[in-house]
Amino acid sequence: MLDKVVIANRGEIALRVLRACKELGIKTVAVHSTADRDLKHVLLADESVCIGEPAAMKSYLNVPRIIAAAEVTGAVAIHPGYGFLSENADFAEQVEQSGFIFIGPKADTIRVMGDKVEAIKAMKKAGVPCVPGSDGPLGEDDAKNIAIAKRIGYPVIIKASGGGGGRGMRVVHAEDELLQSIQMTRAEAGAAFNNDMVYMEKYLENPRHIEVQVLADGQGGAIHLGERDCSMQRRHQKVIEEAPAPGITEEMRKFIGERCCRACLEIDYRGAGTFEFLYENGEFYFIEMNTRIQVEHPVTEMVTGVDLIKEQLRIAAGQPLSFKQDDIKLSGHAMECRINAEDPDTFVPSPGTIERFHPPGGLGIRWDSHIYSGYKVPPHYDSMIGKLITYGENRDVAIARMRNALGELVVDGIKTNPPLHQKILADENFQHGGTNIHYLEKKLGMQ
Ligand code: MV4
Repeated sequence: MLDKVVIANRGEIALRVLRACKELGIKTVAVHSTADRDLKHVLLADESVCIGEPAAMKSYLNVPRIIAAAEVTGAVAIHPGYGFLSENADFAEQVEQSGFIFIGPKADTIRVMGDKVEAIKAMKKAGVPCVPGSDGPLGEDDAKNIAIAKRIGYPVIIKASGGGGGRGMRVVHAEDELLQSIQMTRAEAGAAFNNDMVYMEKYLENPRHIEVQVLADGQGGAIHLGERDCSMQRRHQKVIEEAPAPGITEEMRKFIGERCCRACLEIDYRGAGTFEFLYENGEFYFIEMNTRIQVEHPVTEMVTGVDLIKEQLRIAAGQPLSFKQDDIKLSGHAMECRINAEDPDTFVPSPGTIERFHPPGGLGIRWDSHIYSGYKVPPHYDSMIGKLITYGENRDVAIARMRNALGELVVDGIKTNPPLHQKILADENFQHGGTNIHYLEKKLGMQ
């Protein structure tokens, strides 16, 4: 097993990684900014190193400082968590070139998946169903681009190859807006991502967002752990996630899961990964692959019993997967509410001191969070302060437990979003299951 790991992140995911390391007998090094000296995982880690000022650019994105922390503490590996440097191919490369293990895929894999045109090309080749589209970058030939859109059929969407996660896209409803939309998306992409490559897809009007979790050991083992439904979102920020996705049959799960596994072998994938799909009228369409552990990984853990972070650590240590596909049996239903320090009506962040805190508890309740009474939520980072996860033998039980648990949760001193969650959980369409990606914004009155 790995001897000592640097946790290059903060907040709940840093604590989650620390817990997995401790279970496996791995020593831990917390690296943190000057604003994060009192984080729970910093206090629990074997060692800690301050790597810079609060601004992420000066600390959690400061590559030389993080690698120096690994050097001075004698660590062997670096876990990047999610966000920050987790999908930065240059960071993964520098970590490996400095003689450390990057807990994730190879740098080249991250680079390919970060280039959406390349990623789609690789997936199509591997037999993963993709959205009908330009099958490559758009050129400068206007007539050709008009012909591509005509073949696909309007509406189409223009996306930046260097984008992803909702950045750099434009929907086009008719031919008279096409060329200008391509030019504008190209210009924005060049400025934002230093890469003006754009591509075209059929625009799916009312899809759900369903993603498939995979694990691959880079030595011939690849399994899927079923899917999650992440459709309940606002402005590309997920609010509630669940597993399994309502209405997905065992046959559909096997179909899409097997294709994802085959793709993992084809691209020589290593580590935990997520295939993101749009799902509409009974069909899956690949849009992007995430090469990191995701915020919503716990709902998969709850329905499979697999500790995804421990698997990441084992794979990084060169071990083969501890599970075969036949060992993965989905059972019950799990739901996750992201608890944010923000106004539940305006979504404005609300940092400050947590004056009083009481976590919920009981059967089927999981609370993944670093907060405590007296903890000061800094203003410099993402506003998520915890994740409330519930499990039940079926979806109704998971929802009932979530409503009770949200009622028990006390976080005083700052504004938090449980009232928004309670509003969604009480919604009859949500309770029925299978609402699409536009549902929440429509319900809130087109924000
Ligand atoms: C789409 C789409 C409709 N049709 N692609 C947004 C985030 C990025 N990952 C891809 N996105 C979308 N791509 C086609 N061909 C609609 C979205 C989209 C979306 C996707 C997932 C979750 C939330 C979303 C919200 C708005 C738009």
